[in-house]
Amino acid sequence: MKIGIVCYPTFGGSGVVATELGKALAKNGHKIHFITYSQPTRLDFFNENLFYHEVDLRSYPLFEYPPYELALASKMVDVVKHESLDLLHVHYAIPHASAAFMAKQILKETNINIPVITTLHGTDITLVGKDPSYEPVVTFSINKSDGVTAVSEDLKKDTLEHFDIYQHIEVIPNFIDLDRFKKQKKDHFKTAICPNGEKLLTHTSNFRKVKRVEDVIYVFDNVRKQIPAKLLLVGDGPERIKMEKLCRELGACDDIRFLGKLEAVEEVLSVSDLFLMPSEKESFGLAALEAMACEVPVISTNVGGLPELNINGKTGFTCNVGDIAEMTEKALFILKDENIKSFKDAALARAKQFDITNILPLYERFYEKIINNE
Ligand code: GMT
Repeated sequence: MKIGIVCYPTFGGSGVVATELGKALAKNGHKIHFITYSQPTRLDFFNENLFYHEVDLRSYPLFEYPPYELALASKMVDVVKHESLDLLHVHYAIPHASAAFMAKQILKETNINIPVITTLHGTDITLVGKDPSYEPVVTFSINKSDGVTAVSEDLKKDTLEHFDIYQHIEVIPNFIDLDRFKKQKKDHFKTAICPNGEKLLTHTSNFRKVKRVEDVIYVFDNVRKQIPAKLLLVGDGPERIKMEKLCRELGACDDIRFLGKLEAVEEVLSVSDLFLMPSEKESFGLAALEAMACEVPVISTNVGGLPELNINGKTGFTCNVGDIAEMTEKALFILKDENIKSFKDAALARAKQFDITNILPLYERFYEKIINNE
């Protein structure tokens, strides 16, 4: 198949899923054309089946906001026509689904029918999409897509509850490449961070409010008062400065390190004992899956799609949002020498169920179904 993939090229779940999906499809022999405003972060791999088309965004003194959606739709028209694509797969509804609808209408004028699949990732529905300033366009463009997928049962439910959707939504979960995300021997790194055998807790995110990074720090602060421990924070975003301030207020700076946007996150996960994801909303929790693939148990909240991934009492624990006391208690339970191994084993076993080799065929079958209008 010749597939156009539209996504955000930056760090972040939807862009990572889109890029990894494209790379895996290319390895399987499909021709994959990425259409984005800059080279996707994880498109670091050469394959004769991978192509990249940059959206040409022209500014003009009249524009306070250059119209990205129009430039994107024009680029989609161009690529579909000149590369004879069979399908457009857009990741994250805003503004990709409505731009794809526009491209589809333009192409119809030249008798080209391009099927469009929209994958809903999370905040495009749960936060941004529900806002009245976007909701009518999101509803319309989901309904006008030829196929719609969501990354968890919970996201599907949320979409059907909050939007007037008549289109079928297929659930295809996030996936993981177990060749990359696996526990690596990084003892020197562990010794450098935890010289006295401290337990290592980790969190990775884009440091947005929805991630509740302050809860990570409060839980860690409680844990380190009970047992020797260190915390690594990977990622960056709007909450980081506040979080650094909080660490200072708690007098915890010696035990907490901010690592910023680290590419090789699997190296940090390989030496971690526990991963914390206290999000207020989380449609799937790809970062938790990456941790589990590296044999790291997870303390998460019980919202969104997280309970579909993190099995309470087995791969970690799922707690109420903001319940610092419960998260601390469960963290200390997992970190006990007699408990940690069974949690690590269960985390890896669960991650294996989301191996890309299991999930890729679900996308391929869905593509065929939509292309053949079944
Ligand atoms: O987590 C984020 O804020 C980034 C966001 C995105 O769209 O880039 O991630 C969402 O999509 C991921 C991939 O499908 C999911 O694993 C994340 O759970 C989801 N984030 C939220 O729902 C907050």
